Amino acid sequence: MKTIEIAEVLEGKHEGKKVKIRGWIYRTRSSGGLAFVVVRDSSGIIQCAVKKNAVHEKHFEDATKALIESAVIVSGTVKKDDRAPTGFELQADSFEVIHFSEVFPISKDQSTEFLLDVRHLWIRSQELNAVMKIKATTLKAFREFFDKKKYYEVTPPIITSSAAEGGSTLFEFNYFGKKAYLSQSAQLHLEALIFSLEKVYAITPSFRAEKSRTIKHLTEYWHIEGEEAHLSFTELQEFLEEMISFVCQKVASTNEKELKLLGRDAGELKKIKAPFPKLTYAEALEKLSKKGRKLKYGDDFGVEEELLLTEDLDVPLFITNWPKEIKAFYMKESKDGKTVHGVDILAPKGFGEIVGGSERETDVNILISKLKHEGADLKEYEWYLDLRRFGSVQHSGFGLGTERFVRWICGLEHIRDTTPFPRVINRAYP
Ligand code: NSS
Repeated sequence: MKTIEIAEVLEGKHEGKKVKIRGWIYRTRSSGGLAFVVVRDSSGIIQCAVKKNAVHEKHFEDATKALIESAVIVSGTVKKDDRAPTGFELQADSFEVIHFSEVFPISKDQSTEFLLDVRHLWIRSQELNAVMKIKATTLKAFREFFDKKKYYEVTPPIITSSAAEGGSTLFEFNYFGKKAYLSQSAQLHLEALIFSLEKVYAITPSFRAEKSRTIKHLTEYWHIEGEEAHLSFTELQEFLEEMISFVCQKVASTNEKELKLLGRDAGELKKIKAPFPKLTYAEALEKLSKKGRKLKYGDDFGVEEELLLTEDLDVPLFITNWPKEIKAFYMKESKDGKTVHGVDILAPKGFGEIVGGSERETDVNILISKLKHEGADLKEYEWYLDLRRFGSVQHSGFGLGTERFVRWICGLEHIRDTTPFPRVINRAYP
């Protein structure tokens, strides 16, 4: 008999029929001649009733003996049973233990630090299983969207000699006697690639030496970045709202069960549809001021400001036209000479910034003067400046932090739970 997924059994198609499943013991209890063993696989959990006289003597003994996380193969008849944890029970006629687990170190109410130390085991939990499934849908949906928009997926380098986002969060290392860095963003290389392919995207790890512990920073995260030739700043914003709506709809329709397990309502996600509200930086300052938070023109927004700006919203908020002093060297200057064509997208309810994007500066002299002002080594940016010397065109692009996005979609407290093996300050294990 072929093995089938537990989820398939839970759909009710096999009621009254014989099936075979395989997985790991999730919970177990036995009394007298009966063992109730709840088994999980990647798709779900089901209770197996192992009766003394219904299975081989050794199988029954093993079923009463096997500890949580033992690997098993079970066959039996499917019965609908409202008392069982997931509404169905498998009445076993065979219960084979493939591996007897040692005592599993994880039980209830353990500290966050301990659970991070045993992360290689904790990723088996129902919660992390659900988040990882949602993340998989998310990545797939972004790829699908780019594909629909005729973007090419490209493979930019991770080892670089030029920084996109300034020096303060660079991981530096010795590259055969020369200084090199782990990439903070693929942007500069994507900008080079548009002159060949016009519309490109990349999904790569990005690295930021974030020296403090926060609920929204990782030192290694998966960066979804797009860049398009001839794209104006307004068109970039339209692209972004369409993309976010598309991905939210996909997750809502694909992962209702997982969202529910995490206490998130798929119906709320379905309501996330373009167009989204937009404020200029100056208007955002006004909104903050009305809420009693007075900032000077040129101050950046922190966690508190992000919350004040988005606490009353159900959809993301675009903030555009930032003062040039607080944004990166590559952002296109507006005609006013004060602001840049940059956009930050804040997730609602204080989940914070999920996207940074902009139209790119095309004036080689402005770029040179800004790089000099930042104290950058111009030699390392010669190649980038060449892009403004050979067929320069208007273009725009963005970066979205996959884990920030998933944290918001799943409504999670901490970003670390959006990734199986989080990398934060003081942790590169397991
Ligand atoms: O610094 S960004 O705002 N912008 C860039 O890196 C651009 N060069 C992207 C581009 O235009 N191609 O980072 C982009 C996004 C930001 O909005 C967050 O969602 C995410 O990357 N991000 C992070 N996620 C997790 N952890 C950390 N430390 C982090 N830093 C940025």
